[in-house]
Amino acid sequence: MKPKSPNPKDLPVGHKRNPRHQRSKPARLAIWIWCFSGFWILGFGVLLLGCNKKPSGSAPAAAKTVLVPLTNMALIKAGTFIRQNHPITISRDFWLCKYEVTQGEYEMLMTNNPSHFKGDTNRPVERVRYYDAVAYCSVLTKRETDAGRLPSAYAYRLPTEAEWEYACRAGTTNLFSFGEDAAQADQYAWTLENSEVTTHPVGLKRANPWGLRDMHGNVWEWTSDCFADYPTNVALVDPTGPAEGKYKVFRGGSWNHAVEFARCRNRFMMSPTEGIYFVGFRVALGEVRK
Ligand SMILES: [Ca+2]
Repeated sequence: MKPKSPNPKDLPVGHKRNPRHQRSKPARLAIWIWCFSGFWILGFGVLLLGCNKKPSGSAPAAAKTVLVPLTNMALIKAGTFIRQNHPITISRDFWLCKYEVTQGEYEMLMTNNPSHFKGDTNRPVERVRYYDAVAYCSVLTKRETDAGRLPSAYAYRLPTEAEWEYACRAGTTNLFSFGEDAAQADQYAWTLENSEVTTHPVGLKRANPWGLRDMHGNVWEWTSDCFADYPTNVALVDPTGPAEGKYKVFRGGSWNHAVEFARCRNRFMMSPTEGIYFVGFRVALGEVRK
C-alpha cells in the first residue's frame, strides 16, 4: 500500500519542509506581479473587442448602384447654342444614342415591329407612335434598373427638342452640322435625293462632330416636346415646350423629304397617337428632373 503524503501543516516544528511548498519572497512577489499584470491585459483586450463589435441589430450597408450607360451612347456635355438669335442653355450633361433605334432593338424589347420597311433589323424602326417611343424608354429604364446599371436618379427617355437640336449642331452654327453646302449631304444623310425612297441601316453615313449619326435624314426623330411657336426675345435654360398640346415635335428630316428639311433648325409635328413610315426616334439618358 502506498504511504499517504503528510500534510505540511501536520509536520512538527523543525521538520524540513518539501521545497515545492517553500518559495522565497522575491519569487512570490514575481508571481503576484505576473498575475496582476495578466488580469489587466486580459481586461483591456476584452474592452477593445467590445468596441470593435458591430451592433447586432444594424443592417449591412446597401451597395451603391453605379451608372453604366448603354454602350452605343455619346456623353453630351452641358452648354449653349443659339436659336433665333437667342441663347438656349442645356444646363446638365446627358447621353444620347449615336444611332436611331433599330428594328432589332425595338423588337427585342417590345416583342413587335411596326415598321413598314423590313428585311434588315439594322434599319431604324418607324411607324412608331410617340407613345410607343415613350413606352420603349420606360421598358429600357426598367431593364437597366433591374440589371443594376441604372441608379434611381436616372432614366432613359426621349430628348427634349432643345437637347436634340443642341446635339445635332454639335457646337456648329451652320445650316447643317457639316456646313452650309447641301451638296455635301450625301456623305452625312439619307434624304429624298439619295435614299431610293426607303430607309437604310443606321450608322452608314458619316457622324457629326460629337459622334452622332443620322441626325440629318433617314427617319425623323420624336422629341418629348409638345409643339408651339418658340418664345420670342428670351434666353432659355432647359426648355421643355408647353405642358400640353395636340402635337409632338419630331426633328431631322428623312429619306422621304428633300435635304432642306434635314437642317439643324427644322421642325415638324404630328399627333402622338399616329405613326408613319418616315418617323422613328433615338433614346436619351439623363437625371430625372424633379
Ligand atoms: Ca434621323
